[in-house]
Amino acid sequence: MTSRREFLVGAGAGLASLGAAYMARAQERPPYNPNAMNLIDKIVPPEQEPFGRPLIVSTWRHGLPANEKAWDVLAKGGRALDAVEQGVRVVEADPGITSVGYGGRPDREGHVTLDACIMDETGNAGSVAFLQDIMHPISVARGVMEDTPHVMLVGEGALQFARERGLPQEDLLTEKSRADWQEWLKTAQYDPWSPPKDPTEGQTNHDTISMLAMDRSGNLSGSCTTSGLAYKMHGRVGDSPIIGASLFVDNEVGAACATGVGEEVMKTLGSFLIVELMRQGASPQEACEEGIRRILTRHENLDDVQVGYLAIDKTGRVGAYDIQPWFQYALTTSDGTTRLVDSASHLKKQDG
Ligand code: SD4
Repeated sequence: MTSRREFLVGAGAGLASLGAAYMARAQERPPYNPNAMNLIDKIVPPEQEPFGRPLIVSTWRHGLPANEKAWDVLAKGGRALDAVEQGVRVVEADPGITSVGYGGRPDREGHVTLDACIMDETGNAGSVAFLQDIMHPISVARGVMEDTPHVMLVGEGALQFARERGLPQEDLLTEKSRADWQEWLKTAQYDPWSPPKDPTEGQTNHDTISMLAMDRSGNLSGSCTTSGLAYKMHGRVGDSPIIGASLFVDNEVGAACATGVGEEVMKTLGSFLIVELMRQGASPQEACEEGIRRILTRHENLDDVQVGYLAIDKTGRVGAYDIQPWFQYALTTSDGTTRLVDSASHLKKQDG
């Protein structure tokens, strides 16, 4: 007959063999200590299983076609950096998406101004801000990273750099985005922070695309590209070209990215914060929740605040958290399946 002690030892051995690699990795870092981090309340999420690799996550419903494109790169054994660039280019070129690239909503003076950044597995980064008339700011950001000694180019200089690389200059306003802007001009109410409508109630194509990927070799990269907040002040730049705010990648630890009101993400340097929390032992989910809590400490009224974070760690775990109850992200796992996932959120649907 098996004694209780033998049973426990046997069960322990089974668990150990199932999760040996995972446990070994977890033991490399000290346990996450929420008390050391000034949390509003303690986060106790279920321990997540890693998805393995390749792995792709990106923000919102428009992440679905972007992930498919990125998967084409990773399925062939390609590099995460190429995947995150190719993936978001799909959204930049889509005139139906009103918050990124071509067809993006203009600023209040009618200019489409674009922000983007990219970061690779070596910690290299490139970005562009306040770029106009170029369909693919993400590729200009990659050019800045790879072919200049700098990290960021803005405005006229970024445009000049893009033109020198042979990229065509084109009008990014579509008939629809021009008409919407002209409609907005009738009241010209300055309210760029209002969260987008609940996508499950009809509006599905909105918001920045940020993407994170891990390739077959386990290398991480990320990208982010946007036309920013609709009808913003001319010259306003958000979090999307700011390394550490909209995006941060540390190939030893994980990667994080953001969507939503850039001012809030910038003031808390959200993506860098999340990666550093993961370095200290937080899971991607715990780290995203703490990133949001840092923002919430500054606000009593949450009506006008929407920020969503996405993170992956080196073991292939995924975390997502946002303020309003409708952030969704596209997830592509190692079998090539892509699905849309509802993120956990601070406000719940019944809260109104
Ligand atoms: C910004 N983060 O410019 C961007 C806006 C956005 O989803 O649409 N985010 O602040």
